Amino acid sequence: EPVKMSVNERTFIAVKPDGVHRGLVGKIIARFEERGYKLVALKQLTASKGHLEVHYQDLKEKPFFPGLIDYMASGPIVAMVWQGLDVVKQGRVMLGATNPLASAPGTIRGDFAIQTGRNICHGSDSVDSANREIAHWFKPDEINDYASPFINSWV
Ligand code: RTP
Repeated sequence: EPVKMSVNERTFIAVKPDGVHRGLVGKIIARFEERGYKLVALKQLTASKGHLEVHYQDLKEKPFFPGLIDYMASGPIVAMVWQGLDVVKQGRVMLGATNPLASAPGTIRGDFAIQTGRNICHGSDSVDSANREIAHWFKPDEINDYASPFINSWV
């Protein structure tokens, strides 16, 4: 059976506090824009620990969970929703492996990071996670659907 891919698929991508502090927001946004994805939501916020504990609820038994929550709460995050064909899977490919030392050059982590605990970006790992995470980080009226003259005709 063919894989179902929607041009309206959405994913949650975040620049983590280390990525913001290091001034990498523009570079990360540019990669998604240049690939042909459409930015439909964007905001900067410092997330509460409670908000982050829900975001990372599947990891709460992991030994690194408290450190992960402290890291993610340590400064502003740039939260985004990107839309386009196969964006959940391709977004993960563009981010690179969780451990930057295993990330291929050409990926965001493979080009800009060396530590798992400071891996500068987050991307949803499935369509179901994306839907849950988008609803957790954005109100419906913060997401903008709009026609792009480029996307879906040239890309
Ligand atoms: P993300 O959710 O941030 O995109 O990362 P991921 O799916 O690639 O990795 P996941 O296993 O879900 O872990 C979430 C984040 O936790 C931190 N981590 N630290 N010290 C460690 O062993 C360890 N393992 C994971 C990373 O910041 C990872 O992105």
